[in-house]
Amino acid sequence: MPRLVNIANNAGLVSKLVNPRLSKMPAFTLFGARGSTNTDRVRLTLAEGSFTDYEIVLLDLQKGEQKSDQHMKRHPWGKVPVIVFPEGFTLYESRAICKYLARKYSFPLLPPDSDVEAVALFDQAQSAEILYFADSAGKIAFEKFAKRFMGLPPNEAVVADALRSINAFFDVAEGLLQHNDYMAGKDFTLADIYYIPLIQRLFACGYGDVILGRKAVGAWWDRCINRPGIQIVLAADREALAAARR
Ligand SMILES: N[C@@H](CCC(=O)N[C@@H](CS)C(=O)NCC(=O)O)C(=O)O
Repeated sequence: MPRLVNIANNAGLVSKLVNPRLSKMPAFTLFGARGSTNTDRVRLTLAEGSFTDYEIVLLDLQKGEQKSDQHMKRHPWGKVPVIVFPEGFTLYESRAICKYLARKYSFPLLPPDSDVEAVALFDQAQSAEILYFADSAGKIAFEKFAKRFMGLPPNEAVVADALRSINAFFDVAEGLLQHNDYMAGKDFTLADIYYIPLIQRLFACGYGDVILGRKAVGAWWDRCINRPGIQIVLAADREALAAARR
């Protein structure tokens, strides 16, 4: 697993995770943040692709390092994640990054371009996740998780409304997953990975029943999180959390 070192940049002191096995320059740098679900989407994709030839620079979002002049050049909205290649190619938006990395390094996480129906079903699953799930799950994560660290109380009306949407979403997903093992069909793809970080937040906020209370959705979740690549990231995060508490 990468080792954590601190480096100074003009945004202040940032943490850099260095893979001790890398003797040469890493293929790219992932600018992310600890506890960032959007960064985790990319980390999970890399782990599922068994790709370790990269470094992570962790920005401190509480300190506003993502709005530094230097980072605004990488991401015009001042957010993470961003990937930057030594030759300058830069990409933001977590799902675009996951898709690009899967294509560039041939991770088996996308349907083949030659199967146009499978590609269309992948696109459909991707849109459903972004448009019917991520917004409501993100609201719960912000109100019940992020606000804890800001010392702010959650807006329970926003949470109740988002929870209604999430339940309605998984009622439909329950029906779909009775016929398909994964969100885009019979194979595990990026469309499944996209859900994992925000569902983990739902569990962390005490809403795991939304998943486990539905048989087919619960079985899908088990299939996803028991994959070896996903387990590596979850174990690393558990370790980092335990180390931070010591
Ligand atoms: N749609 C973007 C969302 C990026 C995003 O909102 N990132 C959060 C961290 S999870 C962030 O940078 N927040 C700090 C800010 O908005 O200032 C993606 O998928 O990458």
